[in-house]
Amino acid sequence: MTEISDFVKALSGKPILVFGLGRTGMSVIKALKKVGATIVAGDDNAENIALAKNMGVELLEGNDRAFSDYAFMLLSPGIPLTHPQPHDVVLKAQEADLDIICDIELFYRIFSDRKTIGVTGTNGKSTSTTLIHHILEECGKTALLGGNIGTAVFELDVSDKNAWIVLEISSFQMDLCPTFRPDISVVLNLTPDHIDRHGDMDHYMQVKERIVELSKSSAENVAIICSDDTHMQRIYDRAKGLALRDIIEVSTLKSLSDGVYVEDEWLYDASEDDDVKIGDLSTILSLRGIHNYQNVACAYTVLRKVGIASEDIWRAMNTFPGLNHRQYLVRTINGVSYVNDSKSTNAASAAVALGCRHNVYWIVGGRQKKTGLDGLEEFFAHLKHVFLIGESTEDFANWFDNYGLDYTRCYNLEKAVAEAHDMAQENRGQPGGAGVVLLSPACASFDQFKSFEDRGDKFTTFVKALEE
Ligand code: UMA
Repeated sequence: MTEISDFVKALSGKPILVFGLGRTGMSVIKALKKVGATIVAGDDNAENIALAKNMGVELLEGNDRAFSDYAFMLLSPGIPLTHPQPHDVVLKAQEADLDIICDIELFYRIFSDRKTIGVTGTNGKSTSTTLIHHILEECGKTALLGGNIGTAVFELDVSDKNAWIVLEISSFQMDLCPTFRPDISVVLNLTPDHIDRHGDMDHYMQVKERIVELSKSSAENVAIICSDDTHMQRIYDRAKGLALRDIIEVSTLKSLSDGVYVEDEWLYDASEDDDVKIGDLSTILSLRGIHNYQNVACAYTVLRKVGIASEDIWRAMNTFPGLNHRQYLVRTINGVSYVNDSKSTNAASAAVALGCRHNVYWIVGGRQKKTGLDGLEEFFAHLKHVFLIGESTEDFANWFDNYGLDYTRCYNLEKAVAEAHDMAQENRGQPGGAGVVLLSPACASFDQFKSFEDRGDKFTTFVKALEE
């Protein structure tokens, strides 16, 4: 691509140091090497170094170039920049006054004219970015999805300049982005997380807050800030005070005279002239639960700023299938829904899925966590029957016996899906709705599967094969 080539030419042969050879490092090496960049690569893992060697790049180990000779250092976000202590390579780069950036910052420097939507926050980033991407596509826009969600930004084909690039941005990445500011920035929420990597809450907040600062390139320059928690209220107040961007407040806890908010499970838009009632959030099956309302309200606001009509956004939201393996609606048969929540590997995450559903045929079990199913007693009223799988079967059977709850020992997932399906279909039409066959195992998958993704994919295959 000419932009990458022009960027590399402007370096006049100066080498780039790439440290960290996972998705971030490898995608950058592939993109820049193609157009003749000189790359020096390093990693603490010998296997990854061997891979880089096969790609024909110079290796940092044994290299006698001075750090000051590099154009910049591309650091992977998982490598400590400040806390618990800076990685050795960071200290060396800092001594040489070398710019330390991640792939998102590099992308922005190379493709500063591309239209970007950046979403950060402690929770819900993946759901929000995927939802925004889904609505853009449903409404006929070209959209790409990448960043922390799993596809590195240099793995995206950004040749279409009109495409909206929707990026999930972690705090680790934002820490390595001195100038990247998306055209439309979203900060969802902020609760203590990754403090080991950021030192304290103030630093974590400063890093996240950067995303709402003024963008150099953008026509839009919009910042959408959900002010539900005290940290976020501070960020909103500060951003509003600076008035650098078009700041839009979002809340799921209070009604707003100017902003987008949720009240009694309804979404309202008071960001323009009138206070408009947009829709009943409890009807969107894939976005059930209060924790999702921040995602919905922020995504809605983004799409309004992109210029999509409220009714089109609402229609597209209702076709959102959810994130795969996270309360993902695989299929509906005669009104019974089949939901893949394989990502639930502990009781706390199963609680989220059980809490917002009734008439549940619950498939649970696997390699259990220390606390087992403790804490889930409050959802017994939501259950119709329990189907036990995996090595936790006997322990969980004993646990349910203590409460006199009905269950079936299925041991394997295929049998559990078949039995849950039969029972749910037989019982449909009973009071309380058609019901849901829910895989939310509250356990790790490694006793029977390669990963939670493998477990969820198998569930999906079994469900898709069911007869109507
Ligand atoms: N490495 C070292 N020394 C270290 C630590 C790591 O050499 O001290 C090397 C490893 O050997 C490996 C490489 O660095 O070769 C890994 O780098 P990385 O951890 O940054 O991982 P990537 O594969 O580049 O993936 C990163 C994000 N990972 C992290 O931030 C930890 C991915 O987010 C992201 O999808 C990807 O870039 C593409 O943008 C994952 C993640 O867990 C999903 N994110 C955290 C989260 O969501 O909580 C922040």
